[in-house]
Amino acid sequence: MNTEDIAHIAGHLDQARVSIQEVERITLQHPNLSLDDAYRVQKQGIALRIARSEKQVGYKMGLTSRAKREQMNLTSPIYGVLTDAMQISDGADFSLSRLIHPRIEAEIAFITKKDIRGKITSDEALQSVDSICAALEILDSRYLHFKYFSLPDVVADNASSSHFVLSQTRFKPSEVDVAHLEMVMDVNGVPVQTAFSSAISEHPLNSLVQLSHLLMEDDQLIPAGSIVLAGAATLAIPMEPRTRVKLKVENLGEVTVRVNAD
Ligand code: OOG
Ligand code: MG
Repeated sequence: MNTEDIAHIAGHLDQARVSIQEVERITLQHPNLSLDDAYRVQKQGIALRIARSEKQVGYKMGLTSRAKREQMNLTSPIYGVLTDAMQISDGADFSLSRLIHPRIEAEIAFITKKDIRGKITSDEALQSVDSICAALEILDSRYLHFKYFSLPDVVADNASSSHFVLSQTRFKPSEVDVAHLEMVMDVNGVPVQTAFSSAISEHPLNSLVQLSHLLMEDDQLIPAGSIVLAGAATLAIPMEPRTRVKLKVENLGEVTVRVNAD
């Protein structure tokens, strides 16, 4: 696809997000959009945000758990880019007023301390991790009814990313083994989703490995100091006003977001 079309689609999706207007999935008009093209659209969309002074702070992996792939009826993991404007602090109040149809899901995040590039092993990935924490991701697909039917659609839409919250409590990799930790997400104290961290790519560190491999195909790396969301362990649930959503991860503490009335 030519650069002009890529820029046009990126502008269209960016406009949908900023104006809070859901749009038809783009493969309706562009049925031949390849996965590579979709990543070019994603990159162009992030460039638009960076031009408005946002800063790239990391990446998110998506569709790394079977539950999520089945929920969205898609087959392979993808990535999106995180910017500083997407971060909410642990425990903060959050308004849904600028979002279309937000959902929230339970994640684990890594903060890296070395550049990660190419075909790394999970041991190498672990050595590049500075700290680990519990995280909540808020998704908001720009597509009508939060429905898309192909990987290129969701990749172009920056993997449905909207916001994320990292737990204030951080752990060193030597302090906790993230292979099989119980994760419970509750709304107003009522558990709504429970899973084990092993649901994330079989082992959350595999998400880092996969991200590095995916970026390699585009000659990119994960810069030191990046935040990497490893992908949801549970299904994403719709967010409701006047609720408090909390995720507790065994041995990793908790992370909370308070949803405002408006
Ligand atoms: C795509 C993003 C999936 C995850 O953690 O699996 C994702 C979507 O569900 O719209 O972020
Ligand atoms: Mg996610």
